[in-house]
Amino acid sequence: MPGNVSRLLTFAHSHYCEKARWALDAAGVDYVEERHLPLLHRRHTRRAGGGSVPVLVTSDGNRTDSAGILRYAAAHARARPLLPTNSEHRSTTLELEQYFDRELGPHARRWAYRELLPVPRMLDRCMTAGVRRSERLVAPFLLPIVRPMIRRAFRITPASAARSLEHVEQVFAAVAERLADGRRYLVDAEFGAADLTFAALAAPVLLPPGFGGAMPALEDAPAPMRAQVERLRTTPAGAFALGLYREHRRPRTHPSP
Ligand SMILES: N[C@@H](CCC(=O)N[C@@H](CS)C(=O)NCC(=O)O)C(=O)O
Repeated sequence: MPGNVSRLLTFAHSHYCEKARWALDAAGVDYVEERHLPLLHRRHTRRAGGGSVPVLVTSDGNRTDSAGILRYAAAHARARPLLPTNSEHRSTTLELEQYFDRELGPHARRWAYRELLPVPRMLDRCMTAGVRRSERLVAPFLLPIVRPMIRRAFRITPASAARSLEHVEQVFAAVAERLADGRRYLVDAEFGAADLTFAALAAPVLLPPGFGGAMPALEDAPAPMRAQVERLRTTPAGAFALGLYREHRRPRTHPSP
């Protein structure tokens, strides 16, 4: 691996990791992605001073969550600016980012896990995509332990998943309301951090083509999930997120170590 290039520690299927990847890609910041399996990630994230993924390890310190990584990308942007220079627009962007981190990310994740945990082969394929060989070899033994841990950690039940879907719909309604005046992007005339945060964190309920990690394709999703995803894709906020993926998601190819 090149000496000074930053390392982004991720899960292939995580939408918070996608937010970080997208921010770095959009800003034109160099990095190498290092994907890990759930549970095995901790050894690496702890060593970098963090816990969850994503973590960005850089020569001038580490960023241990997606918000920190987004700010790092904005500060080191070589391509497009991610944060508006106008201070009012900037604070609206950061407020929206926090809102999506809190109100969309956890609920989209819980609903999608509820749909996908009963089809472990599909979920396992996503989780193992691009991980190093040593981790891929232990995946058949590790992932059967990980799946019930996910169910417990996120308190996934039919009722909690249904409530989470309602939360997602509330966020989609708020986004639709913002877009109702015909604006192209959430905050100002340019694509930026609020837009990519929304689209990345909505990925588990939209299964967007162009996701930079690994998500099931819509055609492969279980029928009840497919029906909801198709419905959400046709809402104004869902169509907006898919449009952002089409027009603005340009992942570069990052070699796995
Ligand atoms: N607030 C964090 C949330 C990150 C997060 O929830 N990461 C999940 C994957 S989507 C994770 O790492 N879970 C395992 C763990 O917490 O150790 C961020 O924005 O980075």
